[in-house]
Order: sequence, then C-alpha cells, then structure tokens
Amino acid sequence: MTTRNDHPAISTILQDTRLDKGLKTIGEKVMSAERLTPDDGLLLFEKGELAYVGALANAVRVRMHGDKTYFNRNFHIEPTNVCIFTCRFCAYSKLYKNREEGWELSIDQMLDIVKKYDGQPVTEVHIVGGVHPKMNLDFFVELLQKIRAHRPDLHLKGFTAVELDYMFRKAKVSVEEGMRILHDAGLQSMPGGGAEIFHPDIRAQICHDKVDADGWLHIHKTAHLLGMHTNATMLYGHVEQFWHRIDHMERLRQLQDQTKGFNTFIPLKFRNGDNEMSHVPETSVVEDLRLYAIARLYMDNFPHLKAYWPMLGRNTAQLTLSFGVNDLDGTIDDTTKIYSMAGAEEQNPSMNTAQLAMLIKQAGRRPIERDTVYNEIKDYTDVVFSDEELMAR
Ligand code: V47
Ligand code: SF4
Repeated sequence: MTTRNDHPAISTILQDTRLDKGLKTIGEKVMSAERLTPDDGLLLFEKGELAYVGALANAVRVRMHGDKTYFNRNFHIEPTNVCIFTCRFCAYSKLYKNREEGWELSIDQMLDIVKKYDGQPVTEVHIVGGVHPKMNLDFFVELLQKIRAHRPDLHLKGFTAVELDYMFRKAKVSVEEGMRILHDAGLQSMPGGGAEIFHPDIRAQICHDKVDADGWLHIHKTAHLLGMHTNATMLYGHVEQFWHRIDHMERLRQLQDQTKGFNTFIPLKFRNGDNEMSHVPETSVVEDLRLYAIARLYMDNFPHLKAYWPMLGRNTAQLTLSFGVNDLDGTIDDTTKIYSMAGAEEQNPSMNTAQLAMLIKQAGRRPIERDTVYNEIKDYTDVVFSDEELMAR
C-alpha cells in the first residue's frame, strides 16, 4: 500500500548541493535509523528549515506507523481547579486562598459524570486537575475504586506527577508506596502533564514551586516499574531556548531507554491568554510544525507523537500529520478547561468519532481508534459516515 507523502523524496533533498553539511549528515543518520545526538538536535532547531525537517519526520512516521493515525474515545474529569501552586503560564487554576471562585467536585458528582457515559463506547477516563490540599490520597483511592466498581471496562488514566508528588508527601508515603496504593485502587496509566521544561533555570521562572525534574522523572519511572504506561509532555514556546528543549527531550529519552514505559510524547504549545505570561508572544505555526518534526526525529524510542487538537485547532492538527504526528488524542467533550482558559483555538473542544475520523481522512491518513495502550479497536478508513454524524454538535 502506498503511504501519504506531502514532501519531496528524501534522496532528492539529500543530494542538493546547497544543503548544509551538518544537516545532510543528520538526514543520513535519520534514514539509517541512527540516534541523533543533542548537538544534532540543536542544529536542527537552529538551521533546519520546515521543509527539510518535515520531510525527514514524515519518513520516520511512515517507517513507524505508515498512514495510521490514532485517536481514542475518552472523557475528562477535572476534580478541581483550585491549586496551591503558582505556575505563571496557568490560566486555569484558582489559588487556594481564593478557592470560592473555583470548583471542587465531590466523589458523587464525579461519579455522575462517569454515569453520563453509561452505554456509550468510551474506553478511557482521564482524571486531572489542580492540586487541592483537601483532595488527598484516600479521597482519590475512593474515587478510583468507585469508578472501577461502576464501570470496570473503563481504563483509568489519571493524575500528573505534580498532583501525585503532593498527594504522596501529604500522606507521608513514599512514591513507591503511593503508586502501588493507587495502582491497586484501579489506576492503570498516567498522563504526561507537569513536565513543562525540566531545566531548573526555566522552572525557576515559570513554575518554581512544584515538583522538579528529578521528582517528575522518578514518579514516572516508578509507574513504569509497576507495569504502568505513561505519557510525557513539553510546554514549549515561552521563555525557553532551543537547548532547553533538547535537554528536556534528552532526559526523557534516557529514562525511556531504561524503562520503555512511555507511550507518547506530547508537545504543548504555550498559549498566552489570561495568565501571568500574557506578554510573551506565541510561536508561529511554522515554528510549531518544526517542533513536532524535530521531536519525531529526536525521540526515537517514543513509539507515538501526539498533537493535542483542542489546543492547536483542527487545521494545524491536520498539518501536524505530515510532520511526524501519528496521534490526535481523543473525542473530547467540553469539560476540558485547562486550554480553553488560556486561549486555545477550540473554545468548546468537541468532536465526535465521525468528525475526528473525517479530519484524519481529509489529511490523507488512516483513522484508527485505539485504546489507551494502543491496542487497535477499529480502522475507520472505509467507514462512510452519515451527514447527521458529521454535522452533529
Ligand atoms: O502540565 C497549562 C499545560 C498541562 C497552559 O497525557 C498549558 O494524554 C499551554 O499534560 N498553554 C496539563 N499549555 C495537561 C496535559 C495533557 C493534556 C492532554 C493529554 C495529555 C496526555 C496530557 O497543560 C500542564 C501544562 O503544561 N498548560 N497552561 C497554557 N497556558
Ligand atoms: Fe496548578 Fe497545574 Fe495550573 Fe500549575 S499548571 S498552577 S500545578 S493547575
């Protein structure tokens, strides 16, 4: 089967005598599946034009996944937006001292959200929110147990390393003990949030008071050793420089070499709406696509690269599929507020399966529904959708 290629042939590009020698060597390494060094990564950020990195990233994407583009059917629960931390990029949280302005859901209210999906073929619930001192380890154990009892087929993915670090310290349990307790209560995997940019100089400027890089990585490593899969994010496009991005990706790549527990790398574009960093201009779409492509080239041991469409918007999300991305997250309803509050493209992010599958098909790729750990559930390539399904709001 032929696969989609929106770029010139790599052999033609590599023969171009005007190509920078360093970039040419990198291209040859990529084509022989050799690992890139941090210096290679830096050179790509400094000199790699969009067309060049895009062609290479697409070749890697096709080598790893062909035209397959994954999505899943999930919904989100956000227990609270009250948070004791003060990340300067966050438009979502309400400080604990102003908590009456935020929301705090009880266990019953969260179970009611789960019950709304009774009889619907969702496969995952993604639980993530602010860090509220009263929502402790016992509270979340009870929540997980009750969701599992109500709907045992639902994959429970939850809690960033930031939430877990606080939860475990407050409960005075080690990371190993805490992860085991949550795992026993039903937690099956973890999302990738809270990583931001690992380097301490950047953390000091944008999120000085939450878990540091070593703490974040230790929590993910512990989850991996328990057999859980996790994701990793990188919040880019604010005050970091190119080498901070490489340092971030390098640390993740090294942990992945040890554990193989990461499924997906998810670059998150910094959005500057309504937060303390609103004066920082956002990156251009060209810079976003270059970032995705370089991430695909550098993160050679991460099986999947995800573009989070509610944040990027549907059009840019479609474009990323030609720049290394092979996953568009899920069919989400409008309960995800962390982005809409910071100026995401999609104010009420909502796409049903037909719409998401069509978006992927229009970009010339094969839409494949997956579960959380990438077992394939259904290939939608040849499915014909009704106008009603495609137009539904
Ligand atoms: O860590 C907060 C980001 C993350 C802004 O694992 C912002 O499948 C941009 O990690 N501009 C939390 N980003 C969400 C997250 C996530 C989302 C979807 C899927 C998965 C997954 C994980 O949201 C935070 C932070 O990096 N964020 N504010 C902002 N202004
Ligand atoms: Fe709290 Fe997360 Fe917002 Fe930071 S990004 S203030 S940890 S909700």
